[in-house]
Amino acid sequence: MFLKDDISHGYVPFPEKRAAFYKEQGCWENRTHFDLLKENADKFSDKVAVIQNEKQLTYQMLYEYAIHYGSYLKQKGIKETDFILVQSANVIEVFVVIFALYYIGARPVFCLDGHGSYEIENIAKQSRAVGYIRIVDQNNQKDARLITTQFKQPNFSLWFRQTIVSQNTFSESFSMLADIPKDFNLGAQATSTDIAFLQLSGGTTGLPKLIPRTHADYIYSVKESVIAAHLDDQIKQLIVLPVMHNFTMSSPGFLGVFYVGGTVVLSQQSHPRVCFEIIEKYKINQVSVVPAIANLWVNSESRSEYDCSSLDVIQVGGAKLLPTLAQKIVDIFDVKLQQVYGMAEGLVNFTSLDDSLEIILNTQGKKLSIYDEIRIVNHKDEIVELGRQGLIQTRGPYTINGYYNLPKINRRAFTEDGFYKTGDIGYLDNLGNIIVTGREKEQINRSGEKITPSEIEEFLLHHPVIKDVCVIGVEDQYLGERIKALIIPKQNDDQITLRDIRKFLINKNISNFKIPDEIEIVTDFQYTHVGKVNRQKL
Ligand code: AMP
Ligand code: DBH
Repeated sequence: MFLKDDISHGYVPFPEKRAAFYKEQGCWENRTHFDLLKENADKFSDKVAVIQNEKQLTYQMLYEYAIHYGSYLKQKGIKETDFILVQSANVIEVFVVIFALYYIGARPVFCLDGHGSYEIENIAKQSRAVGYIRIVDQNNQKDARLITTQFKQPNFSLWFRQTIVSQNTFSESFSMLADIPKDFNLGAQATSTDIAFLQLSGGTTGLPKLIPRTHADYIYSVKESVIAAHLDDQIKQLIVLPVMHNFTMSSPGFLGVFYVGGTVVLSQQSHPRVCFEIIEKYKINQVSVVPAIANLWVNSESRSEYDCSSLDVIQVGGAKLLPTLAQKIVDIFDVKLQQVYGMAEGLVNFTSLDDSLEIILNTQGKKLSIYDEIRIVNHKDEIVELGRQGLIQTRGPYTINGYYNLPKINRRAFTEDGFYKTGDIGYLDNLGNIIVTGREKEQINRSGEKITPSEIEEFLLHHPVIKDVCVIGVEDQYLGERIKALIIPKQNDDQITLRDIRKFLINKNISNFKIPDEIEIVTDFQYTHVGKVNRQKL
Protein backbone atom coordinates (compact mmCIF):
# COMPACT_ATOMS: atom_id res chain seq x y z
CA MET A 1 0.00 0.00 0.00
CA PHE A 2 2.75 2.47 0.96
CA LEU A 3 5.36 0.57 -0.99
CA LYS A 4 6.25 3.26 -3.51
CA ASP A 5 7.33 5.84 -0.97
CA ASP A 6 9.23 3.25 1.00
CA ILE A 7 11.09 2.01 -2.06
CA SER A 8 12.15 5.52 -2.93
CA HIS A 9 13.47 5.78 0.62
CA GLY A 10 15.61 2.70 0.29
CA TYR A 11 13.35 -0.22 1.14
CA VAL A 12 14.07 -3.47 -0.70
CA PRO A 13 10.81 -5.42 -1.03
CA PHE A 14 10.48 -9.18 -1.58
CA PRO A 15 10.89 -10.01 -5.28
CA GLU A 16 7.44 -10.41 -6.85
CA LYS A 17 7.79 -14.07 -7.70
CA ARG A 18 8.83 -15.13 -4.24
CA ALA A 19 6.21 -12.90 -2.64
CA ALA A 20 3.50 -14.53 -4.75
CA PHE A 21 4.82 -17.97 -3.77
CA TYR A 22 4.79 -17.23 -0.01
CA LYS A 23 1.24 -15.92 -0.28
CA GLU A 24 0.15 -18.94 -2.29
CA GLN A 25 1.63 -21.29 0.32
CA GLY A 26 -0.37 -19.54 3.03
CA CYS A 27 2.65 -18.14 4.87
CA TRP A 28 1.56 -14.54 4.65
CA GLU A 29 -1.83 -13.80 6.07
CA ASN A 30 -3.85 -10.74 5.43
CA ARG A 31 -3.64 -9.10 8.85
CA THR A 32 -1.59 -6.52 10.68
CA HIS A 33 -0.28 -6.42 14.24
CA PHE A 34 -3.22 -4.30 15.27
CA ASP A 35 -5.68 -6.78 13.76
CA LEU A 36 -4.04 -9.37 15.98
CA LEU A 37 -4.66 -7.32 19.12
CA LYS A 38 -8.22 -6.56 18.09
CA GLU A 39 -8.94 -10.27 17.61
CA ASN A 40 -7.36 -10.96 21.00
CA ALA A 41 -9.51 -8.34 22.71
CA ASP A 42 -12.55 -10.17 21.32
CA LYS A 43 -11.35 -13.68 22.06
CA PHE A 44 -9.51 -13.31 25.38
CA SER A 45 -11.09 -10.07 26.64
CA ASP A 46 -10.61 -10.39 30.42
CA LYS A 47 -7.57 -12.62 30.39
CA VAL A 48 -4.42 -10.98 31.69
CA ALA A 49 -2.00 -10.22 28.88
CA VAL A 50 0.82 -8.52 30.79
CA ILE A 51 1.98 -8.17 34.40
CA GLN A 52 4.62 -5.90 35.88
CA ASN A 53 4.83 -5.72 39.66
CA GLU A 54 1.44 -4.53 40.89
CA LYS A 55 0.17 -3.53 37.47
CA GLN A 56 -1.51 -5.66 34.87
CA LEU A 57 -3.39 -5.30 31.59
CA THR A 58 -6.08 -7.58 30.26
CA TYR A 59 -6.34 -7.98 26.48
CA GLN A 60 -9.35 -5.66 26.45
CA MET A 61 -7.55 -3.00 28.51
CA LEU A 62 -4.49 -3.18 26.29
CA TYR A 63 -6.70 -2.71 23.25
CA GLU A 64 -8.49 0.30 24.74
CA TYR A 65 -5.33 1.95 26.03
CA ALA A 66 -3.75 1.50 22.60
CA ILE A 67 -6.72 3.23 21.01
CA HIS A 68 -6.57 5.99 23.61
CA TYR A 69 -2.86 6.73 23.27
CA GLY A 70 -3.18 6.35 19.49
CA SER A 71 -5.93 9.00 19.49
CA TYR A 72 -3.59 11.27 21.42
CA LEU A 73 -0.70 10.73 18.98
CA LYS A 74 -2.98 11.43 16.06
CA GLN A 75 -4.06 14.67 17.71
CA LYS A 76 -0.42 15.61 18.15
CA GLY A 77 0.06 15.31 14.41
CA ILE A 78 1.59 11.85 14.00
CA LYS A 79 0.55 10.53 10.61
CA GLU A 80 0.26 7.16 8.98
CA THR A 81 3.67 5.76 7.88
CA ASP A 82 5.59 8.14 10.19
CA PHE A 83 8.53 6.45 11.86
CA ILE A 84 8.67 6.91 15.65
CA LEU A 85 11.63 5.76 17.72
CA VAL A 86 10.57 3.79 20.75
CA GLN A 87 13.12 3.24 23.48
CA SER A 88 11.87 1.46 26.53
CA ALA A 89 12.78 -0.22 29.76
CA ASN A 90 11.02 -3.53 30.49
CA VAL A 91 7.84 -1.83 31.66
CA ILE A 92 4.22 -2.53 30.86
CA GLU A 93 3.50 0.83 29.19
CA VAL A 94 5.61 -0.16 26.19
CA PHE A 95 2.88 -2.51 24.91
CA VAL A 96 0.35 0.31 24.88
CA VAL A 97 2.75 2.52 22.93
CA ILE A 98 3.61 -0.08 20.31
CA PHE A 99 0.00 -1.04 19.60
CA ALA A 100 -1.07 2.63 19.64
CA LEU A 101 1.40 3.27 16.83
CA TYR A 102 0.09 0.27 14.91
CA TYR A 103 -3.46 1.53 15.47
CA ILE A 104 -2.81 4.79 13.66
CA GLY A 105 -0.54 3.17 11.06
CA ALA A 106 2.63 4.84 12.35
CA ARG A 107 5.71 2.67 12.52
CA PRO A 108 7.88 2.05 15.56
CA VAL A 109 11.65 1.88 15.31
CA PHE A 110 12.68 -0.42 18.13
CA CYS A 111 15.69 0.97 19.97
CA LEU A 112 17.25 -0.81 22.92
CA ASP A 113 17.09 0.69 26.37
CA GLY A 114 20.86 0.80 26.50
CA HIS A 115 21.33 2.94 23.39
CA GLY A 116 22.86 6.38 23.98
CA SER A 117 22.07 9.62 22.22
CA TYR A 118 24.85 8.95 19.71
CA GLU A 119 23.10 5.81 18.46
CA ILE A 120 19.62 7.29 18.79
CA GLU A 121 20.57 10.30 16.72
CA ASN A 122 21.92 8.09 13.97
CA ILE A 123 18.95 5.76 13.99
CA ALA A 124 16.67 8.80 13.74
CA LYS A 125 18.56 10.14 10.76
CA GLN A 126 18.69 6.81 8.93
CA SER A 127 14.99 6.17 9.41
CA ARG A 128 13.84 9.80 8.90
CA ALA A 129 11.86 9.39 12.11
CA VAL A 130 9.70 12.29 13.24
CA GLY A 131 9.23 11.25 16.84
CA TYR A 132 10.92 9.71 19.84
CA ILE A 133 9.06 8.09 22.71
CA ARG A 134 11.18 7.17 25.70
CA ILE A 135 9.58 4.92 28.29
CA VAL A 136 11.41 4.70 31.59
CA ASP A 137 11.02 3.08 34.93
CA GLN A 138 10.16 5.55 37.68
CA ASN A 139 13.41 4.70 39.46
CA ASN A 140 15.41 5.69 36.43
CA GLN A 141 14.15 9.10 35.45
CA LYS A 142 17.51 10.83 35.59
CA ASP A 143 18.81 8.82 32.64
CA ALA A 144 15.74 9.65 30.61
CA ARG A 145 16.07 13.38 31.06
CA LEU A 146 19.70 13.19 30.17
CA ILE A 147 19.13 11.39 26.91
CA THR A 148 16.15 13.47 25.81
CA THR A 149 18.12 16.67 26.13
CA GLN A 150 21.29 15.25 24.69
CA PHE A 151 20.49 15.53 20.99
CA LYS A 152 23.01 17.92 19.65
CA GLN A 153 21.84 19.21 16.30
CA PRO A 154 19.68 22.33 16.51
CA ASN A 155 17.49 21.36 13.53
CA PHE A 156 17.22 17.76 14.53
CA SER A 157 14.04 16.48 12.91
CA LEU A 158 12.50 14.61 15.87
CA TRP A 159 9.77 17.18 16.43
CA PHE A 160 7.66 14.88 18.62
CA ARG A 161 9.38 13.85 21.84
CA GLN A 162 7.76 12.31 24.83
CA THR A 163 9.02 10.64 27.97
CA ILE A 164 6.59 8.28 29.61
CA VAL A 165 7.47 7.44 33.19
CA SER A 166 6.13 4.08 34.31
CA GLN A 167 4.42 4.87 37.60
CA ASN A 168 2.26 3.01 40.08
CA THR A 169 -0.97 3.35 38.10
CA PHE A 170 -1.80 3.69 34.41
CA SER A 171 -3.56 7.00 34.95
CA GLU A 172 -0.31 8.40 36.38
CA SER A 173 1.85 6.96 33.58
CA PHE A 174 -0.57 8.21 30.91
CA SER A 175 -1.67 11.46 32.54
CA MET A 176 -1.46 13.18 29.12
CA LEU A 177 -4.61 11.25 28.10
CA ALA A 178 -6.83 12.86 30.72
CA ASP A 179 -8.72 15.16 28.33
CA ILE A 180 -8.33 13.10 25.18
CA PRO A 181 -11.38 11.24 23.87
CA LYS A 182 -10.85 7.71 22.59
CA ASP A 183 -11.39 7.71 18.85
CA PHE A 184 -12.32 4.21 17.74
CA ASN A 185 -12.45 5.25 14.09
CA LEU A 186 -8.84 5.92 13.27
CA GLY A 187 -8.32 2.53 11.67
CA ALA A 188 -5.08 2.73 9.68
CA GLN A 189 -4.89 1.90 5.99
CA ALA A 190 -1.83 -0.31 6.44
CA THR A 191 -1.97 -3.67 4.70
CA SER A 192 -0.19 -6.78 5.80
CA THR A 193 2.66 -6.49 3.30
CA ASP A 194 3.56 -2.95 4.37
CA ILE A 195 6.52 -2.26 6.61
CA ALA A 196 5.27 -2.71 10.17
CA PHE A 197 8.37 -1.48 12.01
CA LEU A 198 12.13 -1.22 11.89
CA GLN A 199 14.20 -3.54 14.05
CA LEU A 200 17.91 -2.99 14.60
CA SER A 201 20.78 -5.28 13.82
CA GLY A 202 22.61 -5.88 17.05
CA GLY A 203 26.03 -5.63 15.43
CA THR A 204 28.84 -5.49 17.93
CA THR A 205 30.73 -3.13 15.62
CA GLY A 206 29.66 0.22 14.28
CA LEU A 207 26.15 1.61 14.39
CA PRO A 208 23.03 -0.53 14.24
CA LYS A 209 21.49 -1.06 10.79
CA LEU A 210 17.75 -0.74 10.24
CA ILE A 211 15.76 -3.86 9.47
CA PRO A 212 12.36 -3.35 7.85
CA ARG A 213 9.87 -6.11 8.69
CA THR A 214 6.38 -6.37 7.26
CA HIS A 215 3.28 -7.33 9.25
CA ALA A 216 2.77 -10.50 7.21
CA ASP A 217 6.33 -11.80 7.33
CA TYR A 218 6.72 -11.12 11.04
CA ILE A 219 3.38 -12.56 12.10
CA TYR A 220 4.24 -15.65 10.08
CA SER A 221 7.50 -16.10 12.02
CA VAL A 222 5.59 -15.64 15.29
CA LYS A 223 2.96 -18.19 14.29
CA GLU A 224 5.60 -20.79 13.41
CA SER A 225 7.55 -20.03 16.61
CA VAL A 226 4.41 -20.63 18.67
CA ILE A 227 4.29 -24.13 17.20
CA ALA A 228 8.01 -24.74 17.75
CA ALA A 229 7.73 -23.64 21.39
CA HIS A 230 4.47 -25.56 22.04
CA LEU A 231 2.68 -22.47 23.38
CA ASP A 232 -0.96 -22.53 24.40
CA ASP A 233 -3.24 -20.18 26.30
CA GLN A 234 -1.93 -21.46 29.66
CA ILE A 235 1.54 -20.08 28.97
CA LYS A 236 3.13 -17.76 31.51
CA GLN A 237 6.29 -16.30 30.08
CA LEU A 238 8.92 -14.29 31.92
CA ILE A 239 10.51 -11.45 29.92
CA VAL A 240 13.99 -10.72 31.17
CA LEU A 241 15.84 -9.80 27.95
CA PRO A 242 15.22 -6.29 26.63
CA VAL A 243 11.60 -6.12 25.55
CA MET A 244 12.39 -4.50 22.18
CA HIS A 245 14.83 -7.18 21.07
CA ASN A 246 13.78 -9.43 18.23
CA PHE A 247 14.16 -12.63 20.30
CA THR A 248 11.96 -11.20 23.08
CA MET A 249 9.38 -10.04 20.61
CA SER A 250 8.98 -12.95 18.23
CA SER A 251 10.74 -16.24 18.92
CA PRO A 252 8.02 -16.85 20.16
CA GLY A 253 8.42 -13.89 22.50
CA PHE A 254 5.59 -11.79 23.83
CA LEU A 255 3.88 -11.70 20.43
CA GLY A 256 3.80 -15.50 20.52
CA VAL A 257 2.17 -15.36 23.95
CA PHE A 258 -0.35 -12.78 22.72
CA TYR A 259 -0.99 -14.97 19.70
CA VAL A 260 -2.32 -17.75 21.93
CA GLY A 261 -3.85 -15.57 24.67
CA GLY A 262 -1.31 -16.30 27.41
CA THR A 263 0.34 -14.01 29.96
CA VAL A 264 3.75 -12.33 30.02
CA VAL A 265 5.44 -11.09 33.19
CA LEU A 266 8.14 -8.42 32.98
CA SER A 267 11.37 -8.28 34.91
CA GLN A 268 13.59 -5.19 34.86
CA GLN A 269 16.61 -7.13 35.97
CA SER A 270 18.32 -10.37 35.06
CA HIS A 271 19.60 -10.86 38.60
CA PRO A 272 18.95 -14.50 39.67
CA ARG A 273 17.11 -13.68 42.89
CA VAL A 274 14.82 -11.16 41.20
CA CYS A 275 13.95 -13.60 38.41
CA PHE A 276 13.62 -16.69 40.62
CA GLU A 277 11.22 -14.79 42.84
CA ILE A 278 9.05 -13.88 39.85
CA ILE A 279 9.18 -17.46 38.58
CA GLU A 280 8.00 -18.74 41.95
CA LYS A 281 5.35 -16.06 42.47
CA TYR A 282 3.67 -16.32 39.05
CA LYS A 283 4.43 -19.98 38.34
CA ILE A 284 6.27 -19.06 35.16
CA ASN A 285 6.48 -21.84 32.52
CA GLN A 286 8.90 -20.39 30.02
CA VAL A 287 11.73 -17.88 29.80
CA SER A 288 14.20 -16.83 27.09
CA VAL A 289 17.75 -15.83 27.99
CA VAL A 290 21.18 -15.30 26.45
CA PRO A 291 24.04 -17.61 27.55
CA ALA A 292 25.53 -14.96 29.87
CA ILE A 293 22.31 -14.84 31.91
CA ALA A 294 22.01 -18.64 31.89
CA ASN A 295 25.53 -18.80 33.26
CA LEU A 296 24.65 -16.35 36.01
CA TRP A 297 21.59 -18.36 36.96
CA VAL A 298 23.22 -21.80 37.03
CA ASN A 299 26.04 -20.47 39.20
CA SER A 300 23.75 -18.70 41.63
CA GLU A 301 23.68 -20.01 45.17
CA SER A 302 20.17 -18.63 45.63
CA ARG A 303 18.77 -21.21 43.22
CA SER A 304 17.79 -23.64 46.00
CA GLU A 305 15.90 -20.98 47.97
CA TYR A 306 13.16 -20.64 45.37
CA ASP A 307 10.62 -23.01 43.91
CA CYS A 308 11.18 -22.87 40.16
CA SER A 309 9.44 -26.17 39.48
CA SER A 310 6.77 -24.50 37.29
CA LEU A 311 9.44 -23.86 34.65
CA ASP A 312 8.98 -26.20 31.69
CA VAL A 313 11.28 -24.63 29.15
CA ILE A 314 14.31 -22.37 29.18
CA GLN A 315 15.13 -21.01 25.76
CA VAL A 316 18.70 -19.92 25.16
CA GLY A 317 19.75 -17.94 22.13
CA GLY A 318 21.46 -14.83 20.90
CA ALA A 319 24.97 -16.20 21.19
CA LYS A 320 26.73 -19.55 21.14
CA LEU A 321 25.63 -21.79 24.01
CA LEU A 322 28.45 -24.12 24.90
CA PRO A 323 27.38 -27.75 25.51
CA THR A 324 28.81 -27.72 29.04
CA LEU A 325 26.59 -24.82 30.07
CA ALA A 326 23.67 -26.37 28.18
CA GLN A 327 24.02 -29.55 30.26
CA LYS A 328 24.15 -27.55 33.50
CA ILE A 329 20.92 -25.73 32.62
CA VAL A 330 19.11 -29.02 32.10
CA ASP A 331 20.51 -30.54 35.29
CA ILE A 332 20.15 -27.60 37.63
CA PHE A 333 16.71 -26.42 36.54
CA ASP A 334 15.31 -29.80 35.57
CA VAL A 335 13.72 -28.27 32.46
CA LYS A 336 13.61 -28.77 28.75
CA LEU A 337 16.19 -26.64 27.03
CA GLN A 338 15.40 -25.08 23.68
CA GLN A 339 18.23 -23.55 21.70
CA VAL A 340 17.28 -20.70 19.42
CA TYR A 341 19.53 -19.34 16.71
CA GLY A 342 18.01 -16.28 15.14
CA MET A 343 18.57 -12.81 13.89
CA ALA A 344 16.49 -9.66 13.58
CA GLU A 345 17.06 -9.89 9.82
CA GLY A 346 14.79 -12.93 9.80
CA LEU A 347 15.87 -16.59 9.88
CA VAL A 348 15.21 -18.41 13.15
CA ASN A 349 16.12 -21.98 14.10
CA PHE A 350 14.87 -23.96 17.09
CA THR A 351 15.80 -27.28 18.58
CA SER A 352 12.60 -29.26 18.96
CA LEU A 353 11.35 -29.92 22.50
CA ASP A 354 11.12 -33.56 21.42
CA ASP A 355 14.70 -33.79 20.15
CA SER A 356 17.14 -36.12 21.90
CA LEU A 357 19.28 -34.51 24.61
CA GLU A 358 22.30 -35.05 22.37
CA ILE A 359 20.79 -32.79 19.68
CA ILE A 360 19.48 -30.21 22.15
CA LEU A 361 22.87 -29.82 23.83
CA ASN A 362 24.95 -29.73 20.70
CA THR A 363 22.97 -28.07 17.92
CA GLN A 364 20.90 -24.95 17.29
CA GLY A 365 18.12 -26.97 15.74
CA LYS A 366 16.20 -26.71 12.52
CA LYS A 367 14.97 -23.83 10.41
CA LEU A 368 11.56 -22.56 11.42
CA SER A 369 9.84 -22.73 8.05
CA ILE A 370 10.00 -25.36 5.35
CA TYR A 371 10.32 -22.40 2.97
CA ASP A 372 13.51 -21.12 4.64
CA GLU A 373 16.49 -21.77 2.40
CA ILE A 374 19.84 -22.17 4.13
CA ARG A 375 23.10 -22.76 2.31
CA ILE A 376 26.63 -23.13 3.60
CA VAL A 377 29.26 -21.66 1.28
CA ASN A 378 32.97 -21.00 1.08
CA HIS A 379 34.55 -17.59 0.52
CA LYS A 380 33.84 -17.85 -3.21
CA ASP A 381 30.14 -18.33 -2.49
CA GLU A 382 30.36 -21.98 -3.61
CA ILE A 383 28.20 -24.46 -1.69
CA VAL A 384 30.32 -26.79 0.45
CA GLU A 385 29.76 -30.49 1.09
CA LEU A 386 27.11 -31.41 3.71
CA GLY A 387 28.67 -31.45 7.16
CA ARG A 388 31.46 -29.09 6.19
CA GLN A 389 31.83 -25.78 7.96
CA GLY A 390 31.28 -22.57 6.01
CA LEU A 391 29.46 -19.27 5.85
CA ILE A 392 25.73 -19.35 6.49
CA GLN A 393 23.46 -17.70 3.90
CA THR A 394 19.69 -17.65 3.89
CA ARG A 395 16.53 -16.40 2.24
CA GLY A 396 12.91 -17.15 2.94
CA PRO A 397 9.41 -15.92 3.75
CA TYR A 398 10.43 -13.78 6.73
CA THR A 399 14.03 -12.79 5.98
CA ILE A 400 14.65 -9.26 4.72
CA ASN A 401 15.96 -8.55 1.25
CA GLY A 402 17.96 -5.50 2.26
CA TYR A 403 18.59 -3.14 5.17
CA TYR A 404 16.59 0.07 5.10
CA ASN A 405 18.22 2.95 3.31
CA LEU A 406 21.66 1.29 2.98
CA PRO A 407 22.18 0.40 -0.71
CA LYS A 408 25.97 0.21 -0.42
CA ILE A 409 25.96 -2.16 2.53
CA ASN A 410 23.22 -4.23 0.86
CA ARG A 411 25.47 -4.96 -2.09
CA ARG A 412 27.87 -6.64 0.31
CA ALA A 413 25.36 -8.20 2.70
CA PHE A 414 23.10 -9.89 0.11
CA THR A 415 23.90 -12.12 -2.86
CA GLU A 416 22.56 -11.47 -6.33
CA ASP A 417 19.97 -14.21 -5.93
CA GLY A 418 18.68 -12.63 -2.73
CA PHE A 419 20.40 -14.60 0.04
CA TYR A 420 21.34 -12.72 3.21
CA LYS A 421 24.97 -13.30 4.19
CA THR A 422 24.60 -13.79 7.93
CA GLY A 423 28.32 -13.52 8.64
CA ASP A 424 27.90 -16.58 10.85
CA ILE A 425 29.98 -19.72 10.44
CA GLY A 426 28.52 -23.14 10.89
CA TYR A 427 27.42 -26.40 9.31
CA LEU A 428 24.37 -28.58 8.82
CA ASP A 429 24.24 -32.17 10.04
CA ASN A 430 22.52 -34.89 8.04
CA LEU A 431 19.26 -34.41 9.95
CA GLY A 432 19.09 -30.74 8.99
CA ASN A 433 20.21 -29.35 12.34
CA ILE A 434 22.40 -26.29 12.18
CA ILE A 435 25.49 -25.93 14.32
CA VAL A 436 26.79 -22.38 14.62
CA THR A 437 30.48 -22.34 15.38
CA GLY A 438 31.21 -18.63 15.33
CA ARG A 439 31.18 -15.44 13.35
CA GLU A 440 33.28 -14.68 10.32
CA LYS A 441 34.92 -11.70 11.99
CA GLU A 442 35.42 -13.57 15.25
CA GLN A 443 37.64 -16.25 13.77
CA ILE A 444 41.20 -15.90 14.92
CA ASN A 445 43.86 -16.07 12.25
CA ARG A 446 47.07 -17.11 13.94
CA SER A 447 49.81 -17.34 11.34
CA GLY A 448 47.26 -18.54 8.82
CA GLU A 449 45.79 -21.17 11.14
CA LYS A 450 42.08 -20.48 11.67
CA ILE A 451 40.83 -20.82 15.22
CA THR A 452 37.19 -20.85 16.29
CA PRO A 453 36.99 -19.31 19.77
CA SER A 454 33.99 -21.38 20.89
CA GLU A 455 35.99 -24.60 20.53
CA ILE A 456 38.68 -23.51 22.99
CA GLU A 457 36.12 -21.92 25.28
CA GLU A 458 34.28 -25.24 25.53
CA PHE A 459 37.51 -27.00 26.57
CA LEU A 460 38.35 -24.34 29.14
CA LEU A 461 34.89 -24.37 30.70
CA HIS A 462 35.76 -27.86 31.96
CA HIS A 463 38.64 -26.45 33.98
CA PRO A 464 37.80 -26.78 37.70
CA VAL A 465 38.38 -23.15 38.68
CA ILE A 466 37.03 -21.41 35.57
CA LYS A 467 33.54 -19.93 35.81
CA ASP A 468 33.42 -18.33 32.38
CA VAL A 469 35.83 -17.70 29.54
CA CYS A 470 36.02 -15.71 26.33
CA VAL A 471 38.70 -16.33 23.73
CA ILE A 472 39.65 -13.53 21.36
CA GLY A 473 42.34 -12.66 18.83
CA VAL A 474 44.64 -9.74 19.51
CA GLU A 475 46.96 -8.11 17.02
CA ASP A 476 50.45 -9.53 17.01
CA GLN A 477 53.51 -8.30 15.17
CA TYR A 478 54.73 -11.79 14.28
CA LEU A 479 51.66 -14.02 14.23
CA GLY A 480 49.13 -11.60 12.74
CA GLU A 481 46.89 -12.47 15.66
CA ARG A 482 47.66 -14.25 18.90
CA ILE A 483 45.13 -16.04 21.08
CA LYS A 484 44.07 -14.45 24.32
CA ALA A 485 41.76 -16.05 26.89
CA LEU A 486 39.85 -13.77 29.23
CA ILE A 487 38.97 -15.80 32.30
CA ILE A 488 36.50 -15.26 35.10
CA PRO A 489 37.56 -17.55 37.98
CA LYS A 490 35.00 -19.28 40.19
CA GLN A 491 36.36 -17.60 43.32
CA ASN A 492 38.05 -14.20 43.33
CA ASP A 493 41.17 -15.62 44.95
CA ASP A 494 41.55 -18.58 42.58
CA GLN A 495 45.02 -18.60 41.09
CA ILE A 496 45.21 -19.38 37.39
CA THR A 497 48.37 -19.00 35.32
CA LEU A 498 49.03 -19.32 31.62
CA ARG A 499 51.11 -22.35 32.48
CA ASP A 500 48.13 -24.09 34.12
CA ILE A 501 45.98 -23.36 31.12
CA ARG A 502 48.56 -24.65 28.65
CA LYS A 503 49.08 -27.81 30.68
CA PHE A 504 45.35 -28.37 30.97
CA LEU A 505 44.84 -28.03 27.21
CA ILE A 506 47.89 -30.07 26.23
CA ASN A 507 46.44 -32.90 28.33
CA LYS A 508 43.33 -32.73 26.16
CA ASN A 509 45.51 -33.31 23.11
CA ILE A 510 44.28 -30.30 21.22
CA SER A 511 46.42 -28.81 18.44
CA ASN A 512 49.29 -26.74 19.64
CA PHE A 513 48.36 -23.70 17.58
CA LYS A 514 45.00 -23.45 19.36
CA ILE A 515 46.50 -23.01 22.82
CA PRO A 516 46.19 -19.46 24.17
CA ASP A 517 49.31 -17.31 24.00
CA GLU A 518 48.10 -15.08 26.76
CA ILE A 519 45.52 -15.00 29.55
CA GLU A 520 43.92 -12.24 31.54
CA ILE A 521 41.94 -12.74 34.74
CA VAL A 522 38.86 -10.53 34.77
CA THR A 523 35.80 -10.13 36.98
CA ASP A 524 33.38 -9.66 34.10
CA PHE A 525 33.22 -9.31 30.30
CA GLN A 526 31.81 -6.42 28.34
CA TYR A 527 28.36 -7.04 26.95
CA THR A 528 26.15 -5.64 24.20
CA HIS A 529 22.82 -4.10 25.15
CA VAL A 530 21.13 -7.53 25.07
CA GLY A 531 23.83 -9.27 27.02
CA LYS A 532 25.91 -10.90 24.30
CA VAL A 533 29.63 -10.83 25.00
CA ASN A 534 31.01 -7.89 23.05
CA ARG A 535 34.12 -9.48 21.57
CA GLN A 536 34.95 -6.41 19.56
CA LYS A 537 35.19 -4.26 22.68
CA LEU A 538 37.19 -6.90 24.53
P1 AMP B 1 21.24 -9.59 16.05
O1 AMP B 1 22.05 -8.80 15.10
O2 AMP B 1 21.15 -9.03 17.41
O3 AMP B 1 19.92 -9.93 15.46
O4 AMP B 1 22.05 -10.92 16.28
C1 AMP B 1 21.98 -12.00 15.42
C2 AMP B 1 23.25 -12.79 15.53
O5 AMP B 1 23.38 -13.33 16.85
C3 AMP B 1 23.30 -13.98 14.64
O6 AMP B 1 23.66 -13.66 13.32
C4 AMP B 1 24.36 -14.82 15.34
O7 AMP B 1 25.65 -14.34 15.08
C5 AMP B 1 24.08 -14.57 16.81
N1 AMP B 1 23.25 -15.65 17.38
C6 AMP B 1 21.93 -15.60 17.64
N2 AMP B 1 21.51 -16.75 18.20
C7 AMP B 1 22.59 -17.57 18.29
C8 AMP B 1 22.80 -18.90 18.76
N3 AMP B 1 21.82 -19.63 19.31
N4 AMP B 1 24.05 -19.42 18.65
C9 AMP B 1 25.06 -18.70 18.13
N5 AMP B 1 24.93 -17.44 17.67
C10 AMP B 1 23.71 -16.87 17.75
O1 DBH C 1 20.24 -12.85 18.55
C1 DBH C 1 19.19 -12.64 17.94
O2 DBH C 1 19.00 -11.64 17.25
C2 DBH C 1 18.09 -13.66 18.05
C3 DBH C 1 18.26 -14.82 18.78
C4 DBH C 1 17.23 -15.74 18.87
C5 DBH C 1 16.88 -13.42 17.41
O3 DBH C 1 16.69 -12.28 16.69
C6 DBH C 1 15.84 -14.34 17.50
C7 DBH C 1 16.02 -15.51 18.24
O4 DBH C 1 14.68 -14.09 16.85
